[in-house]
Amino acid sequence: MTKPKGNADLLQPKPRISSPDVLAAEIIEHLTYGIGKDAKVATPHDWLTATILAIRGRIIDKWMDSTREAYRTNGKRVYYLSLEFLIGRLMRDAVSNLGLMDEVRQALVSLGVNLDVIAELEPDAALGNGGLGRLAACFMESMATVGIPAYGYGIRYVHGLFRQQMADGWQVELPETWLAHGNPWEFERRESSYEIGFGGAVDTNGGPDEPRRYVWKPAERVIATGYDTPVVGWRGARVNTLRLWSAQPIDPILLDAFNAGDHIGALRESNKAETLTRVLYPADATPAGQELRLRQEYFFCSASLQDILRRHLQQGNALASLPDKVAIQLNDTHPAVSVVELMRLLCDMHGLDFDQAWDITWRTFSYTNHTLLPEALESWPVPLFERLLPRHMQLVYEINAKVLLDARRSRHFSDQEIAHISLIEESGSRRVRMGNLAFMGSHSVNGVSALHTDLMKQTVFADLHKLYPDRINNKTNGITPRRWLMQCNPGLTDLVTEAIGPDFKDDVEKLRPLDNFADDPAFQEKFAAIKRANKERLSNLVLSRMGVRIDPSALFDIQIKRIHEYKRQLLNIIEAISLYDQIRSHPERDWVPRVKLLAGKAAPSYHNAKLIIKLANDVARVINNDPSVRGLLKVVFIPNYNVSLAEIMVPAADLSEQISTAGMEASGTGNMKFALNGALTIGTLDGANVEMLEHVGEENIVIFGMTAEEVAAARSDGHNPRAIIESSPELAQALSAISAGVFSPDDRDRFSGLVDGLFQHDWFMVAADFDAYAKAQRQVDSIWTDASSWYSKTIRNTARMGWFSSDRTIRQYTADIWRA
Ligand code: B1N
Repeated sequence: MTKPKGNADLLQPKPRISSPDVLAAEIIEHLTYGIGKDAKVATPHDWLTATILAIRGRIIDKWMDSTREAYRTNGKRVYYLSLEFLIGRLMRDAVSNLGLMDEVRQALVSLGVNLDVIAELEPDAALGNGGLGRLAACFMESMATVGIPAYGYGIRYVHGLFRQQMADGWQVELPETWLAHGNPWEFERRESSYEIGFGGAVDTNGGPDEPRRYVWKPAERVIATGYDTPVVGWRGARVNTLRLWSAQPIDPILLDAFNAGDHIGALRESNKAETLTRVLYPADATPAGQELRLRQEYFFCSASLQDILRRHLQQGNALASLPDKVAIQLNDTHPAVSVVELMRLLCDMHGLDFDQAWDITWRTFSYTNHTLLPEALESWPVPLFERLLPRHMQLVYEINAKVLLDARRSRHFSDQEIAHISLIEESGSRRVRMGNLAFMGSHSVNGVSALHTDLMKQTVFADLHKLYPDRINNKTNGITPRRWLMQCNPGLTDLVTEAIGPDFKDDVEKLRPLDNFADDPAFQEKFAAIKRANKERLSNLVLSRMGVRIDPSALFDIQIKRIHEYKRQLLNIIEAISLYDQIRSHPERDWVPRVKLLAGKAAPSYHNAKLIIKLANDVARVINNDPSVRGLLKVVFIPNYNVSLAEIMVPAADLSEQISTAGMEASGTGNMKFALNGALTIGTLDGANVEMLEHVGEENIVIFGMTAEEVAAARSDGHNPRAIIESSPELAQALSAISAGVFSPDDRDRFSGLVDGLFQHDWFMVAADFDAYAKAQRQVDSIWTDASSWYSKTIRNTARMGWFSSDRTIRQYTADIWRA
């Protein structure tokens, strides 16, 4: 590269000053010269864009420092490959991590603009479905905070997760257009473009005496172009890059066809290319299983690997040193085809032999598993895989042969075990197993909570674990305390600072001294006042969005997450019905006023999940309009759950519902957010709840229900849910109310599918756990009645949740897996 000649001073930008005056002047500069608007006619959106551009400038200085530093030291880089990044809004995150909140606020005040008002206009980037995508976003922020040179790679979906609307209590999906006003955070990188092929055939070259070479001649090709978003760590320590790929056609328009009058046909190729990155698959913990999804996966993996190899070689590194310079983390199996793509690039494009390439490959990759649900394990029909990726299919067979030979040689494996290890599922139609591929192609395979990691060893990966006993390890999930405490709960952050000083802002495990304030009545009162203010804010939101009045002095009981049978929103709703019955039968008792709030999206094709939403809304309508309840119970389903709504609901919770069927929730991360913000958890011994119990102490969490072992035993012994229901009068009564159409007078059979499922198999142990759950809820009531006991527990939750910071998780990945 030739260095530009010229005045060295001019080639270096002047360091930016961030006083309110300078910031205000810069916002006006951007408004005028960047957006072309006069301040007098600027819309709130224009102000938002101009403000983001001014903030972005401050980030870029640090971004370039971080990039230069990475090049200079040529140390190991971490690449986080994920089909989902559930980012949410970025402005507050960036400003707060730069430490410029007061300055930006003041700058805007001097311009007559309110920061909070424009912040609300920023679209919530929902390039993910739920926990898996949000984890990737927390990890990006923590990697920048901890100082890891890391890149996130994903897809720049034009439409993220759908917007959820309610029509008569039913979920309706509408497209989300988060890019409608442009995206001032991102930089298009035309120079980082790669060709991606699909289909076609494989030619074999080379004579009898030379090594054979395979040449893939794809039938279709598209271009992947990178869009970069800077990710700022706490106190601006480091700025990393999130690079999202967008698909473009090689020929934007076929002019010959156009000129011949075929105006639609002229754009067909172009449309087909752009379709690749148009929408996020709205399935959480279930594979989409469609051709377009495999195309998306391969598209983003190929682009990312080409980019990684280019950067590696450009630095003057040899291919053999790839595992020393590059760590690639696969976020579930969605990017698992990367393993084969790297093999292809090394063998076919760089001329390495298979064994050399394989050695480099598995030492470079590591894989995180996020679910054990059998229906969620990705696999692709062999004919589809072969048609789309013919060269990769050959390599899959070659990898498989190598690993199975290893297994056979060790003589410890039965034919059945060998069949489980194989990359090809042979029973029924033949399929490529992506979990096994990710496992074999990695030096580390981790689960996301201690329990989940144990179950991985015992269930899905039992045979691969026997073959590679050192590979599986645990990395319990975490959350970023910047977004999930400091930004979403400034009141609590200030109170904690006043009590124990600001050290916890740099190391959230230093919240621990707050324990000493747990029984202090004056502190409890302040803690309660902040919770109250957060609940008032949520009450106002519910009133303005839904026209429903809720009382901030009631116990706010919140369950927010994707709607899934295993997460058991149904258990929560049935308990609400039962409580409703009891309040009416025993009006003389001292009922604790309670508001049950729920929110979450259902996959559009998930029938039972959509029915559960309808049930929640039907039950809410009946209970909320029944004067005999005297406001002691309200049920509210808030539409369109997303990251921004979570930021308001989490700090307002008294009680956090984490009630999945034991053994089914890999970790959960919402559980951590609530507890950190001073909510009590009611939960099962599932996922990370188990470790939360260890950290907060058993007196500070309400645990109920079957263990994972008991669930497994009940399932294999064929338990009898009908007998269970008949032995529980409360449950039987609630279910018969649903069946009788109390909540659906217009369609009495609406919920018969849900109720029949409980009587017939109760796969998710809703009936089996009902009595234990109801009892635990009454225990919650009794704690609530003693306010000092309540706050003593919830304050201890805040004090003891520091370990669940994603900074800790990232440090563990760095030390044990990436060695960066
Ligand atoms: O990943 C989270 C965990 O905290 C949750 O317990 C777990 O359910 C979640 C296919 C998934 N597992 N699998 C998915 C998402 C999208 C998709 O297309 C599967 N999500 C999880 C973080 O570890």
